[in-house]
Amino acid sequence: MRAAERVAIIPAPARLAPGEPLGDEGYRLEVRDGKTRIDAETDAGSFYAEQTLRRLPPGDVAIADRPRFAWRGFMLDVARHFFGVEDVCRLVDHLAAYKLNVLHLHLSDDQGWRLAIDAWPRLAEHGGSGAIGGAPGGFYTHDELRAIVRYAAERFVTVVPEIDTPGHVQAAIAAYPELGVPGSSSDLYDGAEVGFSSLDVHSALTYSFLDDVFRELAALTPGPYLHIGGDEAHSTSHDDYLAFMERVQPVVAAHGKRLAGWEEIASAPLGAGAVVQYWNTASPRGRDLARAAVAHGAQLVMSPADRVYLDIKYDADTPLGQDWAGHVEVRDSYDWDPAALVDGLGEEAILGVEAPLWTETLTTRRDLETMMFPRLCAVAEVAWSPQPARDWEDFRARLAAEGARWDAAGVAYHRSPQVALR
Ligand code: TNX
Repeated sequence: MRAAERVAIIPAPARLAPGEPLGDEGYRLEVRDGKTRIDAETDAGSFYAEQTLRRLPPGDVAIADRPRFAWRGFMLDVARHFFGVEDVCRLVDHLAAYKLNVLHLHLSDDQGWRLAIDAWPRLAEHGGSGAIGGAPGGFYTHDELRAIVRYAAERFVTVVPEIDTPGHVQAAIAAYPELGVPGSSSDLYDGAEVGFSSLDVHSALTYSFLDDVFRELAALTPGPYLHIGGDEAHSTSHDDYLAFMERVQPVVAAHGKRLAGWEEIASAPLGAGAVVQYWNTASPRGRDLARAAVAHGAQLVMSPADRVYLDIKYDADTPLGQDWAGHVEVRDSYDWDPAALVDGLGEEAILGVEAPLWTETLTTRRDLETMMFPRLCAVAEVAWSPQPARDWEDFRARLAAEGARWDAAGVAYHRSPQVALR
């Protein structure tokens, strides 16, 4: 029988000691003389066994496997450019294939508000009518978001919805100018700058607005988290940011959700159980904020831009994407340890890993897939496999087999010179 660690699947199965618990997501899989046996304590575990089985070459094998991290995520920015239900479900299929379990939807930004809110209808109707560079707008109805949530849940993927606050709100202000700081522009915005818009953090209306939005969002998304963004609020003063954080957290809690936000939220006191998403590797401040988050009792989701930002160009010749975080080739996405990124933090501080896909430069599903693959596979393995079981050369060899699958399924991908994909 082949040893589990040599099985050609992505992510690589870990070796569990005999009798080690499988936990919420683990499984045992045995193929012997053409007969398959799956053991798992949960439906998720069985599902992951099936995903592994699909990628096994013929022959006998025995695997016992479970993930290193509970949050194995991917974020799609549907605000800068909008992507409909069909595109999102196709991406959910990709997440499931690689045993990722979180779909973070960035539902609002300066360029677009992408969810119908019954109490504030102009948010989607007007605020969702455009996108970057005059591209078509769009938004999800409640039924459409429910359809995404259901499709994802059937594949053990939890939707984490994000409404970005207190900055990145020009689309909301264009719809309801009274939400902005006095003197805000009430125009729709179709550029790609960040950091120029802010909610009026001192107005009671802002919090009744967020209460309405979070109520509808909480009813549509059964997952435990509500992501309030919090990033790059460059036109909100620090004092105003702190005032906002103090008032917004009880609103999130009132709807039974745990707070999630980008690393900047850790510049404010955080209630118990928050999740803080580390991202900005271009500034040393990011690491300080990550440490502050843990000191507040939060857990971290690691999204280091120079490793897992899927909108960053692979190399200088990549036609799509941005380069503010340098270039990110497949090996960069693979060769790092989430627990070693920030000094002084241990494994228990880290809830997981997430790869964001920002869409300033991406307009089609092919664009999305080209930026996702092969890097998403590297991120999936970082999130799933224990550090000692990971090896670039081994991964690279296993990854090569995926090219044929992507070709057969019509999935676009970057032909990385680092991987012999064909
Ligand atoms: C930074 S990452 C942003 C986004 C941009 C992205 C582009 C983060 C929390 N904010 O607004 O889309 O860079 O790479």
